[in-house]
Amino acid sequence: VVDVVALGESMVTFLPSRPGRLADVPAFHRSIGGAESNVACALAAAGHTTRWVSRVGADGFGDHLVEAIGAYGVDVSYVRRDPARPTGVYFRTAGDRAGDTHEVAYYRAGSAASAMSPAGVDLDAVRAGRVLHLSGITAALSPGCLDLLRELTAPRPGRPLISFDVNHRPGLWGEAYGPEVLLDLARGADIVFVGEDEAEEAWGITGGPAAVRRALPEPEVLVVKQGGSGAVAFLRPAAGDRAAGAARAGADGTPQSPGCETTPRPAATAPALKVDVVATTGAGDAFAAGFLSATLRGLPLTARLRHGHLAAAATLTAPGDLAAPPPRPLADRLAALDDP
Ligand code: KDG
Repeated sequence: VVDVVALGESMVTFLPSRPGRLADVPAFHRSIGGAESNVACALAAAGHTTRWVSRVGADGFGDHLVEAIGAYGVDVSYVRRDPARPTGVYFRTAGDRAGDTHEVAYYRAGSAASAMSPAGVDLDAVRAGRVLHLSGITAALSPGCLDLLRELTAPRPGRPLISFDVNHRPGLWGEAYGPEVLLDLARGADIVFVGEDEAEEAWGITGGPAAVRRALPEPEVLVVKQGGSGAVAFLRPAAGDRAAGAARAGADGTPQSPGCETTPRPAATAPALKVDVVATTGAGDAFAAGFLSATLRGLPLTARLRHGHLAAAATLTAPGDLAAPPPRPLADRLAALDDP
């Protein structure tokens, strides 16, 4: 059994050779991106068995993605090649993606990955891991991709733990469906990652992590990320048999966060590390990978948040989406330290 299967679109990413408006950047450096494959690569780099399921074009960029992601040790044997549709690519400017001046130019409409659908992927291969990692990006790609996410997040006996990163990308959403869809999909997942700012942007939720939990009481584990300040995690009290693994993996006496009371209380909180940020893109994926790695290893909830922050810190200090995670023994020592 593979530890983690990740499904989603990856793109060849063009990083700017210098800061400034997209219109002024004279050259770009080729890299790779794709929220879900980023998680698979980071988990593979941290020693887990991973698989990335997707579609790419039968073109050079598709070759590059399959080779580069495969080089991390990720199983790419279920990535389909599409002779009729291209591999998606995107360009971006430097700096903080949340900043007003950050620009992203996607060239992915009609891409090979956007043709994913429940009938077009090998669902057994997708469900073959202990954890299946998905993100809201896929829901925005096409009606077929949305159907696929609905199928994968639907209740089903023996399904893997479903990890869902909301990844609200306003620039990707057309007229057909909106952020409400992301809330519905998150409701069907076991472990959900969402930024506090993202919850406000997508769903208009203000009032902090407790308000997010109130709007999203279903997932066994809800992680609300607060950017540079930290992250909090909520647990559902009555763990069902399957998903109990997600919560119980941290059976360290962590108090459960009651889901039904007016103000849900976090079961764990952890401050983020202070780093000199080079680029924020990919940091959320690294956080998810660190958290999932620690979950698979049965570490307590607070340690899972800390492993998320440690992995994110590595990516925050690199220009691209991916950075080598800290070695496991070092990360374990750091995660065990008391908060300052
Ligand atoms: O999380 C990083 C991703 O946003 C980036 O790699 C590109 O997957 C991407 C997307 O769709 O925005």
